Amino acid sequence: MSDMYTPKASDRFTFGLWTVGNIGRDPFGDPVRNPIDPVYSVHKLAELGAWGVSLHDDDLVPFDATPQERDGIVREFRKALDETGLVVPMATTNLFHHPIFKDGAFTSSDKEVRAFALRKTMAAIDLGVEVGVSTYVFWGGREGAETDAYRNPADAVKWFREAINYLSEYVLDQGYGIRFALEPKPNEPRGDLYLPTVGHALHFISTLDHPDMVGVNPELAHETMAGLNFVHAVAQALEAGKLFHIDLNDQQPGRYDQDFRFASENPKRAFFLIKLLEDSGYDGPLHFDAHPYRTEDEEGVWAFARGCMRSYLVLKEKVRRFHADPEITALLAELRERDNAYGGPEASAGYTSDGAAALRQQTFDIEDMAQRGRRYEELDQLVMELLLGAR
Ligand code: GCO
Ligand code: MN
Ligand code: MN
Repeated sequence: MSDMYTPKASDRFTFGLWTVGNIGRDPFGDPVRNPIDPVYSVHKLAELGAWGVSLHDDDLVPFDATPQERDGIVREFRKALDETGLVVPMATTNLFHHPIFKDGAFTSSDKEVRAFALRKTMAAIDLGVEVGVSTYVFWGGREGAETDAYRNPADAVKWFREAINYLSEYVLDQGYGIRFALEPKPNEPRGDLYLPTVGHALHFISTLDHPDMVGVNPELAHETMAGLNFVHAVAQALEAGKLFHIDLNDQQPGRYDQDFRFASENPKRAFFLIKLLEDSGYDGPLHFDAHPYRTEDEEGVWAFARGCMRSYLVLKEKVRRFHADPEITALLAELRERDNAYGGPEASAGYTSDGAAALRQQTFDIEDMAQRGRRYEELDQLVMELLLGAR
């Protein structure tokens, strides 16, 4: 089937090797699918119209591989990239799977574990650069705690900063020219994670030695788990010039980390997200970090991947129609005209003492202002009918 929603490389869709490669293990049950060879995933994803793949070091090179094994695996993988034209815009480090990371990696209370995490990340950055990445992600998988009885959480933040500063210097020293993106998450697998939300991460970045090198990789599921509005988080990151990457999936608030197919739970929020991304001119990867349902076999995995991309394109078309819809644009124009009718002193002019004096003298028609309806019911219903296919 090929239609206007069939993805193409120019749509910039990417998938983590660990997403389509997810074998469906959960805390209550064994794997339901066989591992998929990364080389095979590259070919399949290219066939489906994806632009790229991303990876953890261990997704490609097993934790205990010898240097010879590593080089052979990387050679085969690069060959698959060359054959398909797929790119690897992002890589990251697995600092959560191995038992040594049970109390964290960069924030582990154990100094030796912190040093090992740093060395593993340096090697993983080398690997990422070898396959062409431009963004390197830090998701603090085990950077958190179940109890605060021992470690001072402020020390954890300090150690996290030391690690990112150290690795920034490493990248500069090697002349790698890549950027870092921090991925916040409120909890899971730890009881609580440090840097739990986009807001926490944005402030943390401002405390780093090289803040310009570091941005965020917000994930829809993670802000939603925290009960927050993902669209607002992404907007704040964009406004700060810090949206370096994005993880798309779906999630119900108040549940475990579901990582569902993009837009499958809350298509309306996904619509507003795509509207924000497209209207802002975000031109980075559109990265799916989701898992196929555990009920699926391999065919279901590719249906899942196709579904993520198609839903993005369907909703992107709805965004185009939103901007082209005469009733919607007329309503927006009316609202904007009225909202901008005021010509008196205001904050955007900047503070001057004369301006402040003028503002004190300004007459406001309080009654009229209080009575103006916003017409958001009307506007939101137009959006709903657009999404539901009634316009
Ligand atoms: C999760 C996280 C991870 C990270 C990935 C890249 O849901 O557990 O989102 O999938 O994105 O490990 O660092
Ligand atoms: Mn997730
Ligand atoms: Mn993620």
